[in-house]
Amino acid sequence: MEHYANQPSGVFPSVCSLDCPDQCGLLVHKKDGKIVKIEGDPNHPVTRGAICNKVRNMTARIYDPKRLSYPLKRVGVKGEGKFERISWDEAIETIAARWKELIRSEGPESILPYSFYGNMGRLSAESMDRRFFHRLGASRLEQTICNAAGTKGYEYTMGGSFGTDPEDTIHAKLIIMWGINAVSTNMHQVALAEKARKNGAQVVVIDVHKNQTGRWADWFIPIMPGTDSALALCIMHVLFAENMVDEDFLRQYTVGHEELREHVKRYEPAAVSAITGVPVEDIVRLARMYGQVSPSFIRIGNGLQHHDNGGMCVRTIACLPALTGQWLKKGGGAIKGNGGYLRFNKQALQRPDLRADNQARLINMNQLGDALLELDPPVRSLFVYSSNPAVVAPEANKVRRGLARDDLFTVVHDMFLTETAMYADLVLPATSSFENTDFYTSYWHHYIQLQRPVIPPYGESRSNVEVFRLLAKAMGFDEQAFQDTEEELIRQALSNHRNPYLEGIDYETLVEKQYVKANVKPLFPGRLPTPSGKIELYSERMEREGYPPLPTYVPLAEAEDGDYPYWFIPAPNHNFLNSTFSHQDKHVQLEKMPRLHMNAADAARAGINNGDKVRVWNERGECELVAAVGENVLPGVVVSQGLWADMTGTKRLVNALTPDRLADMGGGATFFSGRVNVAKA
Ligand SMILES: Nc1nc2c(c(=O)[nH]1)N[C@H]1C(S)=C(S)[C@@H](COP(=O)(O)OP(=O)(O)OC[C@H]3O[C@@H](n4cnc5c(=O)[nH]c(N)nc54)[C@H](O)[C@@H]3O)O[C@H]1N2
Ligand SMILES: Nc1nc2c(c(=O)[nH]1)N[C@H]1C(S)=C(S)[C@@H](COP(=O)(O)OP(=O)(O)OC[C@H]3O[C@@H](n4cnc5c(=O)[nH]c(N)nc54)[C@H](O)[C@@H]3O)O[C@H]1N2
Ligand code: SF4
Ligand SMILES: [Mo]
Repeated sequence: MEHYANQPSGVFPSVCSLDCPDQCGLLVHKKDGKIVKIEGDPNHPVTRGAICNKVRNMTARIYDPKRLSYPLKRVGVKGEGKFERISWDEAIETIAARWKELIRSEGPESILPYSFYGNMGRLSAESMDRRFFHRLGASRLEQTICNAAGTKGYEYTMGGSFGTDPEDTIHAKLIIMWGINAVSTNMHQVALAEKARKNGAQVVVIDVHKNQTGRWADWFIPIMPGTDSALALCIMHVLFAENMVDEDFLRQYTVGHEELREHVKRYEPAAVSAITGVPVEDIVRLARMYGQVSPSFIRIGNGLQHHDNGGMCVRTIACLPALTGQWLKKGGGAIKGNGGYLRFNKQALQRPDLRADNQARLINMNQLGDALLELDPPVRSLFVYSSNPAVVAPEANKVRRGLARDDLFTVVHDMFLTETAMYADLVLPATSSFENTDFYTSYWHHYIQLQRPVIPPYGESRSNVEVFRLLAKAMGFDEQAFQDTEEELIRQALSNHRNPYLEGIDYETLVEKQYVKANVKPLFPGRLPTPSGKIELYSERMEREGYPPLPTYVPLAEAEDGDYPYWFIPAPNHNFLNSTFSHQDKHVQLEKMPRLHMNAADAARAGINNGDKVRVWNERGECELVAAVGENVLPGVVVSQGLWADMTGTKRLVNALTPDRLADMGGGATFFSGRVNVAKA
């Protein structure tokens, strides 16, 4: 397996490890033992050789002189950034000694792992680490920061993460990008839509911000934040009222269409226009378009579910393709996430059976601040890997107060001295994905891919799998589960998975083919994994779980008439990936500066000109951004882009302003449901 890494020069296949739906196939060019160029692999059936600028500039990150190459121990105050080099032996022994002591004095739940998908590799993100923390008996982390609300909402309607095959979307005649900034965040869906467009498809974008995706659309529909479910319900209203629904499909494959037909009568265009800010004639035009053009495809984004009502919003939009029978059309339907098709054997990979006490407390990662400041019994030790919560988690000021606690023993494993690492007692250097063996399953396309090490580990860095193997040894965990090699882990994940879509795909297939497609079949005719086996327009399960059983518009939680006149949407940007790349000069230069998009009428009223430095604040915190005044957002809405580095009190920490309330479903995040005030700085 090590053979690529040992070859000084050549071109080697690889996979992009970033948390991005496209999961591109890569070709890594090496010269004299170092990566000199990264490009797309033209042999990848979906990504076809095209990759984003972020990853074309990836070498700047891999060989960034700021990259960590040995373990560090803190010698200054937390947050100050004073560290001293130590050996791996000392680092591992220190952690094991502290944890043994904590387990004795306060129990294993005083230890909290905090991780996300900084590396999407399944071994990196959820294998040895899970085994280790299960065996340890640590508190469990609810990994809800990204798509939890929408995934749950979609599941209520469709039974799981099953949608259209993106490769089929070239056949669509109408493509709706709904709350997704696809030009930046799912570029190959845009490439596929371009193909469809050449065959006459129209592209509609529904967003609160006319960003690059809105500018690319044939028709951009601006909408007020958190009101998309009202719009979707009004589309249903028109579809039923004007007999544009597919009655046969509704009868055969859905439950509750009669109830829904009655229920949506109340969502009249005039009322919904007042809620959404979308003119009546546009709502009706969109509904008729959706009722008449076929195949139609909806790409449901992550943006619109980062709201108080995000789960219900996605649940509602997910009902639309059923009304017009789109699931029977090649390229028709919707994608929220397609992870269901590539579901492997998680039990075997993560080994929850190693946990003696299955009741260990669950801590929602969106409420890290509270977890560190208020939980009783307290969290005494935090182990952060593949995530940068000091920047990405909401209520960032609370998070930093928590991280600053003197009695909290914090370890951070990362490639860089991130803002979170600045608060660590110990910092461990992580390999990049190009240094690891791993396997990848996309949450958008249907391919599973193998990653083999292309270069040797940078300095003394170690992979996540290796770190947890070392920790297991130091803790005295002698189960075989902690000895398994990477190859064995992959084999375990791909066996006994009971997923028909993965049948016949094993380690050998991956080695031979590099990219292997799941055996996907159209969803219909067929049975969905919902309780009824059908698309649940009316969901008894939701009713039992305390939700309205029919799709419903629920307004956002913060009052519109308070001290804060604007909805604040701090979205990701084009050249970073969440906070990843925010420390690379090249990527920062491309992005220039953190802007705040504002409507010209609002700006005029507040005496703000384009390019002014503005203070943005609410009761949670403040930051300073640069006003971008124009017509790209509706009045009453301000939008920033990017999770900018915030090392030195640069006041660019947009999450200082975001709420840590949980969304309606799945314990999801509500980054985009907060309100702020804005004034010239
Ligand atoms: N370049 C780049 N690519 C990325 C990322 C990145 O940071 N940078 N992040 C990756 C990750 S982890 C994820 S989860 C995905 C996220 O990618 P997307 O699914 O595109 O989600 P966001 O970019 O968060 O938001 C999408 C859009 O939702 C809009 N929006 C916000 N609120 C609402 C609303 O109430 N209604 C509507 N209609 N629109 C709304 C925002 O203005 C934004 O344009 O991208 C991945 N890819
Ligand atoms: N305001 C606002 N906040 C948001 C969002 C938003 O749209 N707006 N989006 C949210 C979303 S959707 C998400 S998914 C989260 C993402 O939040 P995070 O998952 O924290 O994502 P990143 O900021 O990219 O940080 C990933 C870190 O993992 C490190 N890393 C990469 N590979 C490895 C590895 O193999 N091992 C180890 N140990 N470390 C590694 C990287 O160096 C980087 O520091 O942010 C959320 N925060
Ligand atoms: S970040 Fe996304 S678009 Fe860019 S190379 Fe990786 S998978 Fe492809
Ligand atoms: Mo995400």
